[in-house]
Amino acid sequence: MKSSTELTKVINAFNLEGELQKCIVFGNGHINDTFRLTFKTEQGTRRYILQKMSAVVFKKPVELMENISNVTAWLKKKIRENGGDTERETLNLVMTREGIPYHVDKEGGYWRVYKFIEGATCYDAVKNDDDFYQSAVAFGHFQRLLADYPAETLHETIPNFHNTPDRMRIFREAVQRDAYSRAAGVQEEIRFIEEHEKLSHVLYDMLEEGKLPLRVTHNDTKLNNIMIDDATGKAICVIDLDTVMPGLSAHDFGDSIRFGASTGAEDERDLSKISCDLHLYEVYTKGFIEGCGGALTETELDMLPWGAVLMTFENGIRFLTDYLEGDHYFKIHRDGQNLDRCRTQLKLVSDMEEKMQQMQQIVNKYK
Ligand code: ADP
Ligand code: GN1
Ligand code: MG
Repeated sequence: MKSSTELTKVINAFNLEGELQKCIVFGNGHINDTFRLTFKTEQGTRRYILQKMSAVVFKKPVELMENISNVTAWLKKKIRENGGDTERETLNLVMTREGIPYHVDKEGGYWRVYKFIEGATCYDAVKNDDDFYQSAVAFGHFQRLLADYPAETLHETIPNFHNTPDRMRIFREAVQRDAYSRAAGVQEEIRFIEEHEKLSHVLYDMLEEGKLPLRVTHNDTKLNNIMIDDATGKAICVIDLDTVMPGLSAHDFGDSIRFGASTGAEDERDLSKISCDLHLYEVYTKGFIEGCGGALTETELDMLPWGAVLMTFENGIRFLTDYLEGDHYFKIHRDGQNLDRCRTQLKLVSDMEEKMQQMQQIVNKYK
């Protein structure tokens, strides 16, 4: 973490009006360092989100910011055409005093500022069916808004992000290297992943064979990446646009299920509390298919349940890899947290495997 003078220098680089009153660490993201800034201006209080982009995760921050600038400009145009509110329905970048959307600090760290979306909340767990349903409609709709986006102009911000076979390869390397001598303590988890290796190919092979279309997707659709309006309960804004890239609809569907339809937290230690809630699964399925507005092909619809299993499996692999590599990718707040996160994911995979037929029937009901 930076000293307050260094942080002030970063804040001063941005074109923000008024007097800084408060700067607090904010949110529960696993990747970026996020702060909420409060400014006093003649017109009243103005709040902003300041983020230091993770240097471990994002190797090409300038390209990343180019994606975000272009995608938010595109979304704004669509929102305006639909009569929406561009200040609240998408992220709004604040430029630096030099007129660019990022600032580089003296150690080479990349920073950005967004206007804070007021009167809305990001949830870490589903508190009622309707919020989850609304988030599903919004993530589906997000895909639809980007359906004609020129995909070839998007940079791949994290190469092979949802290439699960490649995640498997990296995992095996981490087990081999065992740099922190942690492999001996996680033999059961390693065995589970190896026994399920076939899963990693389910969607990827279909993509290679041309059976599934590549779309512009969000790729990180967990519940705390969407803002729910406090007054109306509607999902107003999809945030965390760092991984908007060409991808599969089943990934976006699946990541929301893995996080939101779980009966426990992602890092729950009591695995008896973890399962896939089929009622929440149904709520989300209905909303997502509606939000996609008939755009999904028959094969894409059929593969949605597999997206849920696969994204859960992939996150399990990624959490365990990070645990073996010394927790340098996902932020942790206690020892062993990435291992706990891995365990919930693997428990969910087993549970979803048992429920696969019901998960397919639910998709059939809404397709
Ligand atoms: P990470 O990649 O680390 O998950 P996010 O971009 O998702 O970072 O931001 C972390 C958290 O900060 C979000 O979950 C949300 O609570 C909050 N947040 C981000 N952007 C905004 C915004 N424009 N307005 C209000 N809250 C925001
Ligand atoms: C990260 O950034 P955040 O916290 O919304 C990660 C996702 C994982 C998720 C697991 C860029 O999401 O891929 O599924 O943690 N984002 C990145 O909770 O790696
Ligand atoms: Mg996030």
